[in-house]
Amino acid sequence: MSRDLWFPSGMTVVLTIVGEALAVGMGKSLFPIAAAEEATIVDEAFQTLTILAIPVFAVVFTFLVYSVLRFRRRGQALEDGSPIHVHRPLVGAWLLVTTGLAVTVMIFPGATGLAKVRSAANLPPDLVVRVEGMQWGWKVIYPDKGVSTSQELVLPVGRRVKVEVISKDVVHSFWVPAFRVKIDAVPGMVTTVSFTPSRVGSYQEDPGFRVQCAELCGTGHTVMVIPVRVVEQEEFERWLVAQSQRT
Ligand SMILES: [Cu+2]
Repeated sequence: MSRDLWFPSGMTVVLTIVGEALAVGMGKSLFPIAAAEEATIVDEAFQTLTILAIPVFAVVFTFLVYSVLRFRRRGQALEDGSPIHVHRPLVGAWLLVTTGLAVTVMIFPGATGLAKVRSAANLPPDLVVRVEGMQWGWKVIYPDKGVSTSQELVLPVGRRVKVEVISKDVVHSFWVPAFRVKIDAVPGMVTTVSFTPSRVGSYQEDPGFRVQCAELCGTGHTVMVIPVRVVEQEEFERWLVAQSQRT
């Protein structure tokens, strides 16, 4: 085997080992706080994809950098290079492996993960919340309780929530990083997303607890944020009563 093949091949192996050790070693510490059952599914998919992507990245990166450095022009006259002959078995293997990987991840964790994330949508929700997006803020309505607020989104822990999202003007996107849920707010239609908050928490504890617009919607897009607060059921009930007395 020529030096031009074994050296980058060796580097690929070394980089892959280092990358995988870092990815597995750091594990979930790289992720933002996970506060919904759906968040775990998304994080696991992300981890699987990272582990699979590391060797692909390593081989492309090392062979590219090696070729750039090793075969660079060193002051010779510029002329046509010698013809390149395709190494058919190598190209065939590359296509087979990368296509196989791409199709595999589309099925797992792609389709299987999506089915798991969406499984909550097929069950009756414990609570329905309406969220209206507008330039540049959010209005949260609890239709069954006669309560609405633009200050925060308060949810009970461990209950299946269905959020119905609408927009008053342009396209926005309802996104709560701690829940790993995101759905577009489209004028003229109702979009929905279902999830189950799995831990108590607030924006003061972790900035992942916030409703953030995730679709560029004008100059105030970045400040289109309201805090999210996940509380125990009893506290949620108390909050609803207090809110309904205020309005
Ligand atoms: Cu927006």
